[in-house]
Amino acid sequence: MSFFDRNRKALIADGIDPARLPPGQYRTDRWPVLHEGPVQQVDLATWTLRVWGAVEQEIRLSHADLVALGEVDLTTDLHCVTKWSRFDTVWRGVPIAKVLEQAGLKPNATHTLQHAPYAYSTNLPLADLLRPTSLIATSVDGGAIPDEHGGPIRTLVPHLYFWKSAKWLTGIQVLDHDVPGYWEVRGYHDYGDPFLEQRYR
Ligand SMILES: Nc1nc2c(c(=O)[nH]1)N[C@H]1C(S)=C(S)[C@@H](COP(=O)(O)O)O[C@H]1N2
Ligand SMILES: [Mo]
Repeated sequence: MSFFDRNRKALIADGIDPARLPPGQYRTDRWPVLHEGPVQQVDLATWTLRVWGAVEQEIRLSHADLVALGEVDLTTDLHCVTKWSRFDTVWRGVPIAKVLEQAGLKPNATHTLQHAPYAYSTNLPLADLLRPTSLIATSVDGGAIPDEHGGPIRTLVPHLYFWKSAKWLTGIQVLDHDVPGYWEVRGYHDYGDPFLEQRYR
């Protein structure tokens, strides 16, 4: 029996619904660190989130502005395209929909690009960021998000492969057409649904 088969069997033994594990993935209790470039050290006191593009007005939110929009709690599974999945991670954050509401979406808004330092970006249809589970995350596992995991503030889009969740988020660009991001121009799938194994295009 392969490592993957044994890993899936262990889920059942642990009383976990194996349907939560997407095809080709294995569950790990570890949390690998993956990113391009150096770990960023972001100062919350000076951090701002810029929202621009196909919006009624460009906005810049401070950490206090962001938190004032209202945080929600979410326990969810993470799925990385490199095949690890981590179950039941506990997050807190502000729904991205609330942030976009502040800027006001133009009728022609259809797509988005998240931006982060070191030229990282990732694209998604607007509808995916508007899901109530798509968060600008401010906390994980009951504490601050560690720098190496994209803290203090990162995106969490848990229904897609984890490269669609920008660490050290600095901006959200709203677009009227699709523009592939950092990994997407390097061959990753445009959308990245783990349950459909949309790893590469
Ligand atoms: N800014 C930035 N965000 C990023 C990346 C990156 O290189 N830079 N890598 C992505 C990838 S490929 C993954 S799997 C997750 C990893 O997050 P983690 O290190 O917290 O596990 O971050 C995503 N967000
Ligand atoms: Mo990844």
